[in-house]
Amino acid sequence: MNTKFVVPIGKPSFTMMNPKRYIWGVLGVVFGLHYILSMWHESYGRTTSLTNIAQRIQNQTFISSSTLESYYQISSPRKANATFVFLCRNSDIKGVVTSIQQIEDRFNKKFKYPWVLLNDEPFTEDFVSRVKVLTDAPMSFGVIPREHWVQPDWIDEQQAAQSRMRMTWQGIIYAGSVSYRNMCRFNSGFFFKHELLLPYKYYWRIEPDVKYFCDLDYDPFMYMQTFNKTYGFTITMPEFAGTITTLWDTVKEFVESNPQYVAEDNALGFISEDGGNTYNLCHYWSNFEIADMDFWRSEAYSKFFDLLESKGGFYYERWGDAPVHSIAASLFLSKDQLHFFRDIGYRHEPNQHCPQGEDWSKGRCACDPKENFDFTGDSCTRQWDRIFL
Ligand SMILES: Nc1nc2c(ncn2[C@@H]2O[C@H](COP(=O)(O)OP(=O)(O)OP(=O)(O)O)[C@@H](O)[C@H]2O)c(=O)[nH]1
Ligand SMILES: *[C@@H]1O[C@H](CO)[C@@H](O)[C@H](O)[C@H]1NC(C)=O
Ligand SMILES: *[C@@H]1O[C@H](CO)[C@@H](O)[C@H](O)[C@H]1NC(C)=O
Ligand SMILES: *[C@@H]1O[C@H](CO)[C@@H](O)[C@H](O)[C@H]1NC(C)=O
Ligand SMILES: [Mg+2]
Repeated sequence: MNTKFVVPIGKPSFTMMNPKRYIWGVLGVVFGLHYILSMWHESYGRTTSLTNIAQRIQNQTFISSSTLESYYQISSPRKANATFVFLCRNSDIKGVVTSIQQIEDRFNKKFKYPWVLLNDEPFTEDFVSRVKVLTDAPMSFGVIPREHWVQPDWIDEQQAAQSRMRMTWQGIIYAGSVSYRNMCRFNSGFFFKHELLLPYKYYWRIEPDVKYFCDLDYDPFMYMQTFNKTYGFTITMPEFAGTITTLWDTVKEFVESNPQYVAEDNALGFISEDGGNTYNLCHYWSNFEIADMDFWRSEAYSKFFDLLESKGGFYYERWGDAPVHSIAASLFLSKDQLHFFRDIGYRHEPNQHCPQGEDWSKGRCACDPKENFDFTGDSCTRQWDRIFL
């Protein structure tokens, strides 16, 4: 155990104080110690902020009740086994900073959940220092193992290149990009295996340049835990059909040979209009996700991903992590394990979810409630709502 946390309280000259101040002083010290000791058993580190608090207590011979209150605010402890996950490039720095700043201001300054940033190459010193200044929550910076990122050798590059060209002619977004495909495959099958994420169960995915419009005064991770939720989202929409030509055939093949993984009260109604014969392209927009990594680590999802991977569709087509995650969540989970975070105001260009009514006013949301993707014909909110009828 780290002896840094054993705090010699200093030598406050209590004799110099009047009795009232003396009592406050003692109370302060006792509460301070109690706080530190209660944090002792935290198994994952908040070394920075703990050391800080310890130092502040040590630095003061006298702790007023208001300072004490502020310690409790600083310390409002994260309770869930959870982390932010941010995949990004060094060149994304501007958008990374604005995204983290909003999450910190609107939510995490009260909760201090850790951040894990991942990159397919090492983060630069400049990047790390620009990001670290935004929070005193623990932050770690990881490099993705090559085999979790690059196009596998067994993929026929000639075939993959042809399909990239064909999809480019079809006008499909990111059709010509291999790195985009690496990203989609990594988010589908690998991020939750990264050593920096293995210690955690829940994650909240963040992307560069997103907007968080509202205050969040409760802990969505604890919400997930308390109500046994596995996958949470804010925006739904259909996928471009041309990116997943053979995905649904593969899904059907999997379900036929592994019917045991299909949940009884599943959300098939969200992703199919005809009882599973065809895919209606609806998916949760995965640039926002609050979810349970143990689901992606489960036997059902691992086998599912292995079959998808074996087809090469991440490279021969352009399978996205959004339909892959959404289909798995719709089939292998019961629908009450899914959660629509209607109260989280969120924008990833060019779409946004702006909360309504009380959620909007209580959250001090900086968005127009009339501007809400749910209300557009492109949203799959209709399919979502109908599965709960
Ligand atoms: N390290 C790294 N991160 C990447 C790479 N490509 C994409 N990302 C990250 O993966 C996430 C998704 O990529 P985006 O480019 O935002 O993809 P998108 O959200 O579908 O599309 P737009 O945001 O509209 O460009 C973001 O967090 C990116 O920073 C890459 O080659 N390397
Ligand atoms: C505590 O005091 C030391 C030495 O004076 C100083 O370096 C440090 O920044 C102070 N820490 C806090 C949290 O105030
Ligand atoms: C957090 O969750 C992960 C994944 O389920 C688990 O391995 C780890 O032991 C958990 N940590 C704590 C402190 O419960
Ligand atoms: C969540 O699951 C646990 C364990 O299965 C159960 O005891 C609890 O009642 C469930 N909570 C809710 C809100 O469904
Ligand atoms: Mg994006």
